[in-house]
Amino acid sequence: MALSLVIILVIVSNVVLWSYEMNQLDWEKLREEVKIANVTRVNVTRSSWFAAQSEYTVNLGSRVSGTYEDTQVANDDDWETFREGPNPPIYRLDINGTFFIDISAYPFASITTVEIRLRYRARNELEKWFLKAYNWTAQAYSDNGFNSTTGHTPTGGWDNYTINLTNTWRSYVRDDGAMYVKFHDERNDAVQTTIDIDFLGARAVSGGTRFTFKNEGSLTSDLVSLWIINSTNHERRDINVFVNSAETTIYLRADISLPTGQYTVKVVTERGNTAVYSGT
Ligand SMILES: [Ca+2]
Ligand SMILES: [Ca+2]
Repeated sequence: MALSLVIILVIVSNVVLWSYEMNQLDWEKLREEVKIANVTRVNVTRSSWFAAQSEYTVNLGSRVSGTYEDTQVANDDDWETFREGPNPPIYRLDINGTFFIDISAYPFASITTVEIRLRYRARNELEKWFLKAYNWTAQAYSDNGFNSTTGHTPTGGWDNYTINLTNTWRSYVRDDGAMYVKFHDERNDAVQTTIDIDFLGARAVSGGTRFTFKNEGSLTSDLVSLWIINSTNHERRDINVFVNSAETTIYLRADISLPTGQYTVKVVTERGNTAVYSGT
């Protein structure tokens, strides 16, 4: 009898607690009022190039002539020359340099991606050449996520090779803007190739979409998903944006470009409310 009383008490108190919580959530959901005040495109801009500020580290092969300063400006008739080593039939070249994205001028929040450009001359066309960067998360050199990972086939004359780190760029840029960029050959081979590097540098690309969220409710709202919708595409992103009561928050996404023509932006809050914005 006493046991049944206890069980009934537990059940009743749980139901009361549960309905109280439900009411609390319902009440909060009703009080929430988030609006998308504005959505605008931000034009794509590119920073100046950031070149090596110290001598390259030569891991395989050797430096023949010139200095890192000769690789700071493109098309200026100054270059630094490296040669594969150490001996036949094993000829390799592997060098890396340190580059700094100026994050005081180009804050992370404004960066869409990073580009790396090489202007070089390989004195034969027998093997491909690769650019990689140090991935600070994986703690290794990598080209994972780059738009080009298959290397560049030289023509024997001066060549430009530009790669783009797509939306993985953040893993390759340290918090202070540092990037380690590696240039290396394809494989062991029997022909000793001489390489002239006229230019090697990295730059930041900015642009994307700016969202203005306005909280007209009395509670802080957590925006958890963002949809970009047009007639052909429904694109959903997980976000985590807090907007305080009576405040306006600017949210910049460098990796989102608005579609051309009519589109709708939708945000969903953690409480399950939705705000919609239509634009062209
Ligand atoms: Ca080689
Ligand atoms: Ca040069």
